Amino acid sequence: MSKASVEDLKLASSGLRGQLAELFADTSTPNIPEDSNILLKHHGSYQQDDRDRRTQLVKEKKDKAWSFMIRSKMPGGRITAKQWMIHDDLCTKAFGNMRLTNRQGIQLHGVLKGGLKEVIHNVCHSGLSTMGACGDVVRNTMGPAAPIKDAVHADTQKLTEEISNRFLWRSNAYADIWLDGEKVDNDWIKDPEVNPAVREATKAPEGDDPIYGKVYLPRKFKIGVAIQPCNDVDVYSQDVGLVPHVVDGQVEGYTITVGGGFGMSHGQLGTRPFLGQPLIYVKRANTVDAIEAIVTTQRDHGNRTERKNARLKYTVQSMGLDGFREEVVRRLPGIETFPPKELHFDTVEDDLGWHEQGDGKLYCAVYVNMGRIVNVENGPQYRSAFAELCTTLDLPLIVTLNTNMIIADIAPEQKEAVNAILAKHGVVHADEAGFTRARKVAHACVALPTCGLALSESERALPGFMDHIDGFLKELDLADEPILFRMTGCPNGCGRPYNADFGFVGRSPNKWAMFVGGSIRGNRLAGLEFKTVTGEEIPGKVKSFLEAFKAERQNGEIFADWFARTRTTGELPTPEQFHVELAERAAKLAGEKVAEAG
Ligand code: SRM
Ligand code: SF4
Repeated sequence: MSKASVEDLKLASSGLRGQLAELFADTSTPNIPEDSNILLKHHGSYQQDDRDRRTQLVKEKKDKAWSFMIRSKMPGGRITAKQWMIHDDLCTKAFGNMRLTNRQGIQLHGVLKGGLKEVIHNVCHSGLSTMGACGDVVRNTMGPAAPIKDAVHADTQKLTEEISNRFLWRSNAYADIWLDGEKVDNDWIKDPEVNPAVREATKAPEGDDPIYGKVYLPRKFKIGVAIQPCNDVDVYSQDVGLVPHVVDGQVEGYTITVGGGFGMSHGQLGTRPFLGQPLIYVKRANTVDAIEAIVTTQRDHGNRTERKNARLKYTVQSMGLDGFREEVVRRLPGIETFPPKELHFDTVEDDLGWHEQGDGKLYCAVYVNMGRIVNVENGPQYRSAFAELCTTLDLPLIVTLNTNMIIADIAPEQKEAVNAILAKHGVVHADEAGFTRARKVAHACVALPTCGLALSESERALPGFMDHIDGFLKELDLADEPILFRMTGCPNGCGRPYNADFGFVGRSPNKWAMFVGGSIRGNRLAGLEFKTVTGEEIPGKVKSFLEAFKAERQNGEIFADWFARTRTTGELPTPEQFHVELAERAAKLAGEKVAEAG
């Protein structure tokens, strides 16, 4: 599918409606055409096929094993016990498990075409939604996971929800397709459980979207809010990052970073990861308007001819940070903007285990292996454990960026019951499991068998590598060191490998590119250390870095600081190389267009 045609599809879709209603009403086929799949993404679902079965099915001359992935949006990762149980119930329509995502959402995989409508309908009736979970719009907004009861955490969660609501796409197509038969006068959805913002967005009359216009954004758009010094939304990886400035215990305003993003293609210098850069500081009351000015700048200036270069990070690079700022400020008449405040972050880690919330209640952050909520054979029964917690104790849950789970609002007298339920289902705290600190934060993207873009394994491979790495860390007495390992099955970077201490990026089966030299603080990019390493080589390569760190570290410095002091990061297109390649590609594209026209 050429890039221009995605734009054409959106333009001609009548508010992202397309033929989706008709296609999902037709039970004679297991799949939908690719152009409709592109529209479907905006509704929070992707068509996929079982990659484990693909080759065999081709041999047998059979069609692919089609199914759908559904992604629920939960601003700041918040989900009530009741909403969790609705998702748990929907698992039976999927592969029987759920995947916590590293943007604090939930994915169900393996839903058949005939079941998709019921799943989306039920997610909406839980009070959450799938609207804009994928597609060329603002995605799930991330926020600080820890449920600390103070004014700053309360404000960041409120802001997360305000952003989520402001940037929902507006069209009654969503209600028509997934929630039909529920229209009452001008009120589209009767059920009070349906999120009021979704109700409002789906009520809108046909016509241009007030923020996104006719063709939505050139590409996906991601926003996250972090409270210093905890970088638990990986703020520099976001298109827009927000960090509160606190005066006398209250939020005065937010520093806004722009232009982070991680997708790239192997060997293409005109694509690369970028960290977000501080743009402006604005007072609290003006924060969402300032974000809207950034979103509309991207809408109007983003690249709509080359999707590989369409993210905000490329717009910021091509306009220059100052030029970009000028345009954003121009769109904020009457609103005062200030220079960004200095930012300081310690870590992207979750503080696992038991903690006080500050209101007399407790929360418990539980390690979930690769975010997969499943009953593991001879292992932790994650699905049963969280289901029992929700049904018996009715406690809210929070998904973290490391795809772990926080159980919140626990009364001190419930602590024993929580521990007992976790233990009963074999879900032990990471400390009890003897995990290294690195293991607790290690993350891999989904990849095979569901991801259509995966070039190698990731979620199914990283735990095995971490078994070896855990061993080395313990052997070298580095078990408590903060070292970040991340893996992805392709260079799109879903597992955020490019700012990790060690990032493994899938190339082909059992082969990864190895990046080294990011930082557990999330504020430095790694470089390409080895173009290709096999699975068999990974433990040895990691071990030699760990040994060098152990031998050379000074004054208790962490791995990231040792690396920065003693090593130069490997090859990554420099901004200069990147701009040359980008200009060449633009010239080539323009040439092709002239030739086509001729
Ligand atoms: Fe992602 C596409 C999974 C977070 C960059 N991502 C995909 C798709 C939908 C594959 C596809 O397009 O067919 C994957 C579905 C796999 C599956 O079977 O479930 C997928 N991405 C994920 C999740 C589930 C990985 C995870 O381990 O949790 C995350 C869902 C988050 C959510 O709830 O919304 C996920 N993806 C990310 C992140 C990290 C983040 O957002 O903080 C990134 C890097 C940051 C960024 O966006 O720059 C990321 N995903 C991508 C890209 C590359 C975008 C680019 O700018 O080039 C793609 C491919 C694309 O968009 O063309 C992609
Ligand atoms: Fe799929 Fe690649 Fe994202 Fe992994 S990084 S989930 S393989 S698109």
